[in-house]
Amino acid sequence: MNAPDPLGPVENVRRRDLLIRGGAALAGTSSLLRDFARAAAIEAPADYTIRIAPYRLEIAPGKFVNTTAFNGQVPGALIRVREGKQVAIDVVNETAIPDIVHWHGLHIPSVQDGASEEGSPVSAPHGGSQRYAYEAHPAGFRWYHTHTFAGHHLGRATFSGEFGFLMIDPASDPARYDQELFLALHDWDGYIDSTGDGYQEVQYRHATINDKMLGFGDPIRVREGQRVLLHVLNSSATLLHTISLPGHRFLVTALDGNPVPTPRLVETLRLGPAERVDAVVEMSRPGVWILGETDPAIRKSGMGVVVEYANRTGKPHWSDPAQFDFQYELFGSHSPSGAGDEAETVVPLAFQPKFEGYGDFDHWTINGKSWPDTTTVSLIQGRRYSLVFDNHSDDVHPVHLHRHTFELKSLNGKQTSGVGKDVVLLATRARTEVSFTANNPGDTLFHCHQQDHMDSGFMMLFRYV
Ligand SMILES: [Cu+2]
Repeated sequence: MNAPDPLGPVENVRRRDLLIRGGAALAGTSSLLRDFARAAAIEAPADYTIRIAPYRLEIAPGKFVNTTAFNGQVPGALIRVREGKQVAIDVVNETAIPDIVHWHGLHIPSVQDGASEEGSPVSAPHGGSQRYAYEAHPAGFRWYHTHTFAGHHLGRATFSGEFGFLMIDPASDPARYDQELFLALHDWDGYIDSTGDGYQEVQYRHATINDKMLGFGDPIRVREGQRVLLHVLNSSATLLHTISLPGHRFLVTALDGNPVPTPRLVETLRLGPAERVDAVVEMSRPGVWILGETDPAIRKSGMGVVVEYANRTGKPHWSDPAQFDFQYELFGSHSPSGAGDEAETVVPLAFQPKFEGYGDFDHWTINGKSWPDTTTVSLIQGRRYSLVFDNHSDDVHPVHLHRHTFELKSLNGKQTSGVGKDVVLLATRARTEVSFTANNPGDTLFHCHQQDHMDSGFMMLFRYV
């Protein structure tokens, strides 16, 4: 799966694209574009080639989802690189609409980041390709996914199968586990459900962990005494998910791929769209269990996987967790962060819906304005910024800052420190504060990762001056 692609016809397409792009750069457009073209002109084979194409995914025997996927598999190939290594990835778009792939959680240049709002090039339909070439960092559990617009096409953008795991391994990995598993929580076949008061919500017909509904596909096979490291990603376009494994607890070691100051045992893992959790489970209760969504309707629609101990058979067992105990601040440092001593520039950001009338999604505003009219915030390199999020709505919002890692500071009045993330779930009607150092010059996108919110104005840019 990790072998370089021979790149026969693809290489030709790429060169043709490059000529077109090179022409545009010569016509006196941005120097970023010119740099990108130069980087892409290196004639070495790519380390990975990702082909985006329509795909009929069988989520249970005889049950298919018509979607698009990377290289005819869901999730896409696991991309695994050592921190600091230079990686080249060709993305070939074989669909009928423009597409772009974002490398979520990496600190890379804007032009390589895979967000057109930051100036990254889009792959044209019917064979257009882009080479992404960058140094892989920071270490940790990252992911890659399409970064396009869906609107009312609830099979496009993050509603699709266009996502995959991207693991950047640290220079030294102590590997204190016996088995390592990558699990993506995904919802399929979205449709719009109108609530009684005229608001519109996205619902789903099916759900999976990786590519299969609960009860289909292979179980996770374990042995008593094993320590299993789970890398869990919520790749859903819009839904928050909480999972549990009856009889077991999760030792949370990292959030969004970043090690937490205080690893703690919890009964449930809660993830907003785009969030990741690394957790170790000690397999100490032999039996056949369901690792699944705690919401019975979502579990029945498929979000679960069977965990089977060696020499154990029978019907998989589910029981509800005794408590929903996952809170970010559990994993924070107990001593105040040194970073708080620096002078920070405060950026207040208030989020509010704007009812657009019956039969449409809400529009979302940041400080009263919707993308593309939102205010661009200026950053000075090296300075530390405190983002103060005020959620004036009854929705939770998984807000994402590209190209940077921020530290959680305050969650609805509770102080914390030391937890580094790139997505934070904003509780309803609450204030959340994070801080980050402006250490990666280039245009930086900030948006809600809930696809319908992002598509309806919940997006803005930070720009280094
Ligand atoms: Cu949102």
